[in-house]
Amino acid sequence: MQTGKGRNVVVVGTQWGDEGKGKLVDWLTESAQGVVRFQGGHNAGHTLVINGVKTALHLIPSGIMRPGVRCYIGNGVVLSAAKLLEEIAGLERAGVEVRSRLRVSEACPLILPFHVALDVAREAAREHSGAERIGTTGRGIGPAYEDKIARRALRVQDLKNPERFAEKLRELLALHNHVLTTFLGSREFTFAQALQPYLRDGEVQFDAVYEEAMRHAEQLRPMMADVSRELNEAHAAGGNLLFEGAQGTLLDVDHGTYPYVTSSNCVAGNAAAGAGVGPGMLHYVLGITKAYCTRVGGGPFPTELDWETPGTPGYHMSTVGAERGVTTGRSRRCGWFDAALLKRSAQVNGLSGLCITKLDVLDGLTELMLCVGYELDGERIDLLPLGADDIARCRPIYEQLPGWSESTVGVTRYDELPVNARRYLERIEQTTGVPIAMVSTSPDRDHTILLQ
Ligand code: 2SA
Ligand code: MG
Repeated sequence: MQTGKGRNVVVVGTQWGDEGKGKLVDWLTESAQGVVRFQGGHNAGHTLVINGVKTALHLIPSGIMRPGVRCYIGNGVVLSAAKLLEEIAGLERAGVEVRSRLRVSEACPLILPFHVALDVAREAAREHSGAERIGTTGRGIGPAYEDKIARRALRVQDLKNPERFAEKLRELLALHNHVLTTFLGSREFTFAQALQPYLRDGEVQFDAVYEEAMRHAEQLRPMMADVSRELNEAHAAGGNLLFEGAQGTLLDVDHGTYPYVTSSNCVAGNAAAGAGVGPGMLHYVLGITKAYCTRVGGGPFPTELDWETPGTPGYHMSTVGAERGVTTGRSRRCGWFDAALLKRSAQVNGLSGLCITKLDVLDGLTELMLCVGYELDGERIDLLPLGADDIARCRPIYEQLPGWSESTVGVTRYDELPVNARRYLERIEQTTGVPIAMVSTSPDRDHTILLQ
């Protein structure tokens, strides 16, 4: 994949998140001057391993680990100032300079403590009513986007005007406390310990939220920026920009397994709207794709395996792949690679190339199954249908391929991969219709095969 001067790359997850985007963004940052987050919030969890040291990032773009690279949080991100400042402090303790290199869009909607309360309450309400939980990360993401779309959100720029902030906060609290007290009044329910300082008589208190926000405002102020303008200027000056997607295509609010999705658009097109640049500034879309499939939270997953019984391929993926959420520590569900799902992903993102990650996790499995389509209501289809209900009725059609016993950990040349691993990759290319540009063979930055 070419990364010449002024060439901007969008990195997106093509499955349900956790495909290993953080490592690849960090790797690609070598030839970038700026890295941009454009959607989601601190529900993301990107793990980087650099010289054997593990760092987990939730909100700050992965480019922060490269000295000199500028990092941007675009308007499409919902921002918890508390979590951002916590993350900055953690990085600073590890000797990473952040404040002079991070720019935060003034147009970002804020995540405030009552959004977390609402997120937790909504999930509990679903369960009470007998519906399956969405399995949210409980970070207030959905309720913060609801306020944005309803045109009542408090944004980063409101932190600059305390009177205006107070006025809007009072209105917002009146609305949300009404929902919360109605909910609390009718059911037995306890909020997480972390929310207790803001609560009195089941209501979120104005003073506690306001005073904390004003403390955060002071610290955020030097990082507040017109990110759209800065990105356009950086591009005009010939800089390479990297747009770092969070979550994955099947969690996209429009194109995913709705309603078991997150509340933002995770697809490549949103890199433009969520950062404030034109679509013409997005030159290459790299789809990060795990060599098998995982998902956390509820919702349909056609190729899901039993991943809890020792000795099964699903258990192998779960344990060898260390499939646990970076943000919440939840176990991820595991299953076979799904080419019909990936085809959908290729279409809605306009993928230029794939980066296959965690190929090494499949080392030692004697046979591999690859889903090439489904049977849905008696018909054979080769593209993932829209929405959870139809997807839940899909019965996968598999093709069987031989596995390999050799280790692929740390391989950096394509021709050094076992022949069956190469066959598996070639089959992925043929069935998804997208060329493979890169293969990652361990979490380490240097263990990467470049093909194009
Ligand atoms: P939310 O909190 O409203 O965004 O949850 C809605 C759905 O989106 C899923 N989701 C994720 N899936 C995978 N990885 C995510 N980030 C963390 C990570 C997750 C973790 O990278 O490891 O640590 O658990 C992420 N964020 C949101 C979520 O599971 C719901 O299905
Ligand atoms: Mg993750």
